[in-house]
Amino acid sequence: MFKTYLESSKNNIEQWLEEILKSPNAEYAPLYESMEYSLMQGGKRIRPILTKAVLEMFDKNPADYKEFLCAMECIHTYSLIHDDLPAMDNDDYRRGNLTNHKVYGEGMAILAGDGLLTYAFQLMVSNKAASAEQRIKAIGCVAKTAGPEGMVGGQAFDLLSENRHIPLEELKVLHRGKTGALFNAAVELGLILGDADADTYQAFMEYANCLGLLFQITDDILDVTGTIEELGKTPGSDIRQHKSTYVSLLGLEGAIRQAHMVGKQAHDALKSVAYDTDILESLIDYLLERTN
Ligand code: GRG
Repeated sequence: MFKTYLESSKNNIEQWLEEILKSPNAEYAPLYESMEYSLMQGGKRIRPILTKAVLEMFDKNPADYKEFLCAMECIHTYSLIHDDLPAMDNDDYRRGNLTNHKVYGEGMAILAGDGLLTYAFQLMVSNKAASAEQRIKAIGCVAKTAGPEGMVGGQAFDLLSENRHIPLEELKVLHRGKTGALFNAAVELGLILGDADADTYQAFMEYANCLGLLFQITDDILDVTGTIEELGKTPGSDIRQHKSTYVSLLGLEGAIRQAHMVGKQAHDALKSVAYDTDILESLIDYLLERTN
């Protein structure tokens, strides 16, 4: 059952994450504590689960590639720590706990994010299962998607778009970077490490684009409804006015329709794939129906 798959994958990933952070000396221990505070604070682990599922589709053992899976989560966690800072979203809570800077101070939170980002690359380089060529491709892919051409670019555009309504096309550009880029990286890592052929590669990149977009649309919907069960019933009266979202631009019903359309596109993208895509298709439906 897919729910069991998600739970066991999350457990695997958290076990691997537990193993990776070790302070080299007592002096740096507070930095590691701050990194670990956010890294081990739960979360869906959806990006490494995605990479894991693609690897398994190619009959690869994900444990052999745990450095790549952990790297994805380190980069995601860094982005959340920095996004919560007073200079960005200025949030006091994340996942029901105090944000990193509220516990360790702004300076240490910045460094915890920097540490997680750079450590992700150290981890990927140290992997033993991938060939040198695969590692170069994989690391290049993560650098490109997490950096100024991807997530950082999207976040910068978001920063500049505060307090103004942006049209749908610009919103798509924003989220293709801010949210979509790491989803693309998660899928592409699996393709690179699984030696995908060109057709499979192309089909899965379309799938990844849809997944990132779907994730963001449902994120915007959940922001308004609180839970996906309420979809279609809540009027969406509390849409945040200060920034454009899929709900503010399309209306709640329109955003729900769009989410289903994108979900179908993701399923369609996998139709021609010559591998067992059951888990990856279930992931689409999971994102469509998620409540957190
Ligand atoms: C600071 C460079 C930089 C980037 C920040 C990820 C991000 C970009 C901002 C987070 C703000 C946000 C709510 C973005 C929308 C979608 C998103 C990435 C949500 C959080 O991801 P989940 O739901 O988080 O996978 P969990 O808690 O499950 O890990």
